Amino acid sequence: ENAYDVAVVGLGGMGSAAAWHLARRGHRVLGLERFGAAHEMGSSHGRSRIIRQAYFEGPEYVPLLLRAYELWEELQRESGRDLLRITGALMIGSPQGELVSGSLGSAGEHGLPHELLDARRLRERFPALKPSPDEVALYEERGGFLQPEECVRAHLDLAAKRGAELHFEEPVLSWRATGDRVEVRTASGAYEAEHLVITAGPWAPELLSDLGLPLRVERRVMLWFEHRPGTPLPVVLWEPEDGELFYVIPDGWRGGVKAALHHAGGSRCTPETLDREIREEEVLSVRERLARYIPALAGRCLDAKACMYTLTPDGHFVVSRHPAEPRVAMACGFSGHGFKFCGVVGEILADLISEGTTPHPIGLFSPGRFAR
Ligand code: PYC
Repeated sequence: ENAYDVAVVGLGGMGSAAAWHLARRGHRVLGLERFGAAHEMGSSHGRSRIIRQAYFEGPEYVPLLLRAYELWEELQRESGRDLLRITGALMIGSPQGELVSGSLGSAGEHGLPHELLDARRLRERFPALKPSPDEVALYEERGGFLQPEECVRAHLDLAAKRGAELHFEEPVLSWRATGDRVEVRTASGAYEAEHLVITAGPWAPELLSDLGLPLRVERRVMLWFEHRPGTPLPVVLWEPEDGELFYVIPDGWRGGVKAALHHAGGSRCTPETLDREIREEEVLSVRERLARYIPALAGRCLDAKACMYTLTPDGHFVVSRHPAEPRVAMACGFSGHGFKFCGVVGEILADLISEGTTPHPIGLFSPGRFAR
């Protein structure tokens, strides 16, 4: 008999959640992580991550989001950690733009509570915001943010309490599925398990190179700006006329807010080549946006960190059983909007491992779409 039922490769946002969901179902879990717990080297750091329901990226995500909220609330109760802050969220832009029209589409299709504000009402309600006269906003009360490092720690702590064996500072070098087991080789050992979960974020292209998935890892920059005392802000996603979406999260770190460009023509990288230095012009380009749209935030930059997105060509995730290896499940390609789904993706991966299938709607995330 194999020593483990499941090995989980990568214990960031998704892997820590998968370890918890598998361990709570009674599986013997081995978790393998190349760095420490809740580290800053991948894609699950940065103090705050947006959570929202009127999802402009597609109405198919909404049932998953509703379950994600339930799971974050449950995790918060069980771990006693501060994970989720509900601040409200604004999606601002032209009524024809992807952000506003997509959010409205999801809200309408799923009957989500929301308000539509024209520019005048938006300015009255949130005087710090300076929309153009023809811009509108969808406001959703249930929007807010997660604290990602705390979320990862909560999942890891609870998984360990349920008996998961978690190895840190142990990079996985390769894996191989045979008839009745999976073998995993790391820098310091070799393990056998009945099943394997690959949640390796920007390391996924390497660990899943056999599949030739069209994944592109890109650098992004997260910045924190001073927030002069005044009107409290909700989470803001803004799609200006030039289409370059930016966001603001009132995470309160050192009294400031987080702000960043979402698309930003980020340069291609790997986790090994990622440039972690932040250049002055990168700070300036975000500050210029803030000066135009939320001038009260266009002050001192308090901190900056680099991060990575793992993008798919259509911006939708990859969550599936491995097409050639039925003992292996994978989740990757979260394209810069995945963190809020960690809990529900952990649940889906646990379903795929224990049942071979999941009741959650994951058809959109099939890797088969790239072959068509
Ligand atoms: O997932 O809400 C999100 C998001 C906004 C900007 C980057 N990610």
